[in-house]
Parts: sequence; C-alpha cells; structure tokens
Amino acid sequence: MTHQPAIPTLTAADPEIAGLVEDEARRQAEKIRLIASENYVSEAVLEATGSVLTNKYSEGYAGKRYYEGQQFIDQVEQLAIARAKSLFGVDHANVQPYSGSPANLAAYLAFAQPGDTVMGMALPDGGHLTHGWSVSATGKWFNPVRYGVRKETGRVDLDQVRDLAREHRPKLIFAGGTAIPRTIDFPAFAEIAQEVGAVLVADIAHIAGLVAGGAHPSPVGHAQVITTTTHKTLRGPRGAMIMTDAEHAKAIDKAVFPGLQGGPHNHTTAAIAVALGEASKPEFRDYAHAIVANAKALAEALVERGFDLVSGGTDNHLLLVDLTSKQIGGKPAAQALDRAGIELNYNTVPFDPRKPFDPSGIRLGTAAITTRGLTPEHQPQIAEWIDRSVTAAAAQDEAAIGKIAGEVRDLLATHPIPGYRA
Ligand code: DSN
Repeated sequence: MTHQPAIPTLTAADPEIAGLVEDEARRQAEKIRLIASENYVSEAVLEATGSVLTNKYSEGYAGKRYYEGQQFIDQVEQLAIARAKSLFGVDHANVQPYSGSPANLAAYLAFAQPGDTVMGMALPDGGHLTHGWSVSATGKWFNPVRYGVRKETGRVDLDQVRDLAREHRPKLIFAGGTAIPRTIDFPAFAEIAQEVGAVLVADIAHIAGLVAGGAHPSPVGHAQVITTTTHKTLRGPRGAMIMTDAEHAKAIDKAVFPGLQGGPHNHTTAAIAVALGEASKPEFRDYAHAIVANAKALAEALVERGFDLVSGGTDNHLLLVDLTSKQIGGKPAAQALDRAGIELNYNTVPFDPRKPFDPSGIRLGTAAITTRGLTPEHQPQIAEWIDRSVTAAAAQDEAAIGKIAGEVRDLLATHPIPGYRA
C-alpha cells in the first residue's frame, strides 16, 4: 500500500516524513472526502508538482526575467497561460499567484487605493475573508461594504447588492465566495458594477472546474477580472490564476509581480498547465456535470431525511446544511462524521446565531467523491451514513460511529484514488 508516485528515496532519507505522507495517502483513500474545496489531483499533476522546477527562480514574465536560465521555464509558463486562455476563453491569464488570497489581493492593488470602498459578500453568508471581511487585511486597509443572502431564500440578494453599490459606489465588487450553493448571476453583477463604475471581480475559486466544464455559466464577458484557485473543482495543484480582459491585463500583471510576489512557483505552474490540459479534454466536461449530478442527488437524499439545506438545495458542487433542527452544532457533527469516515467542515450558515468557531452548519461538496467514481446512486447511502452519524453523535454512541466507518471503508475499497495504490 503506497503513495503514488512511489516515494522510495524519501522513505530512505526521511522515514518520519515519508511515513506521514503514506499515512495521509491512506487516509485520503479511506475517507469519503466531502470538503467542498478539496479534490484528488491526477498522478501527472503530482509528478509535475514534485519536479525539479521547484529549484528555479524566475521573477518577471516570459522573455523579461531577472534571472538567467529560463529556456524551459518560459515555455512552461507560456503553455499554462495559453491553456488557461483557451479553456476559459479569456484575453489574458496570469498563472503566478501563490494561492487564492494573493490573487484577490492583486485585484485590490491593481484597482484600488487603501481606504477605498470595496464590496463583497459577508463571510457568514458565504463570502471569503479576502472580500473585505474585518479580520483580513482587505477589511482593515479598505472600506468594506457587505451584501448577503435573503433570509427567506438563502440566495444572494441582488436588490441589496444594487442598493449598496448605488449608495457606496465601490471601486471593486466581488462576486463569488466559499459557501454559495446556487448559480452566481454574473450578468446581474456586471450590470450593477457597470452602473456604479466598479471593476467586477468574479472569484470562481470554488466553481472554476464547473465553468471550464460547462456546468456553471461563465463570468467571461461580464467580469473584467476573474480570480480562481486551481485546486478545487478545477482539480489542479494548490495555486491560483487571474484572468482578465485585455484592458485590465497590464495592471494585474504589475500587481502580481513586482507588486505582491517574488519568484513564481514553477513546479506549481507546470502542474497547473497539466491540470488545464486535463480540463480541456471532453472527459472533463462529463466530470463537471457529474459533480453537479452527485451534489443534487446528495441534496435530495438529505432533504428526504429531514436535513435543512440553505436555499433548499444546490445548483453546483456545494451543499450547506443547517443542523439546528437536528439539535447538534456543526462542529461536534463534523468531528463525529470524521470519526465515521466522512470528512467535511463545520461552517456558519446565513444569520447564524452561533459563533464561527462553533457554528450551526456543515458544508459539503462532491468534487472529490466524483473524481473517485461515486455516482448519484451512491448518494442515498452517503446521506444515510450522515444521518446515522449525526444521530449517533447527538446520542454519544461511539460504537455506531465506528460501525459506519467500517461500512464506508468497504464501499471505498472498490473506488481507488489517484495518489495511492492499495
Ligand atoms: N479555504 C477555502 C475553502 O475551503 O473554501 C477558501 O479559501
């Protein structure tokens, strides 16, 4: 039972770390991984991530670097850019941001000054820290205005977005977030941004793979700037990209380097290129639609079992469940589910009366289980395990939780993952 690609040299050189890597590979194989921002990358992506490209510094952009020896690195970065442009249909792509937060910071640096008003979705309603939340630099150094969801529907309140934009005239408007189970209406956001003269930034970190695969409408042609991580539904390495129209390209490139970062992580750039190549194949379109089919089937099965879903269901890969009616907090439920072999995260729900570190909800996503070949037919069983685990947690019945973990392992034994061979 080993990590793939195999790690014999690491095992010989540093058995302690190698052992932990092997343990993590096995853990990922034995769990139903429902963390909405995670996935399993291909072994080709893993190989690129572990390559000698990690040895090279290359501040600057292809053809204009500050270090010599870029004969191959330039080609790697140019390939990644070309693949991003072709896959998403954008004028320009910057593949250097280290991750999603620096990518969003580049949008601030490019198009706003400290103290300027910016607008994003409130974190407890499904936004992201870097969309102007108070504890983030973006909330401290800018003047954030926050929109949310409607209490009755759990969906983004576009009337509120329009009213707040007209009143505060932000420089930037962020559309997107981390816990939005419904389709993001990019044309509506674009109309509002245009009216008030704001740059619209679509943060598609969660849905990038769905957009690439045609399972979520694209922000291209609506948002001038599109930020995304590359490791969620897009199924690439930990990293990020910023895509823009021609007009906003130069400012974004300057903001990423030299504005925010030093040398790009070239091993990551190569792995992003590999993932973009994979995402441009016809099978990836099937994958993206299968993620949504699984999420809808899981949502339906959970609703049938009396779970209360924010917005009543999902249009994408993500489900947000309010556990208030199940008389258990999100945190103890998530911890019990982990012991039962089902990994997810506790999460605030809109209008949550509880604290963020002990909120009312759990967040689920289907990108990783879809990669390992689980289908809508498996979702009623997963919902049953979730239901049983939550009930067992409320009753502090550890034996019942242990039994579920065994059943989970039995199912997953026939659904191998990339990165581990049993
Ligand atoms: N940590 C990511 C998520 O889980 O959605 C967002 O940054």
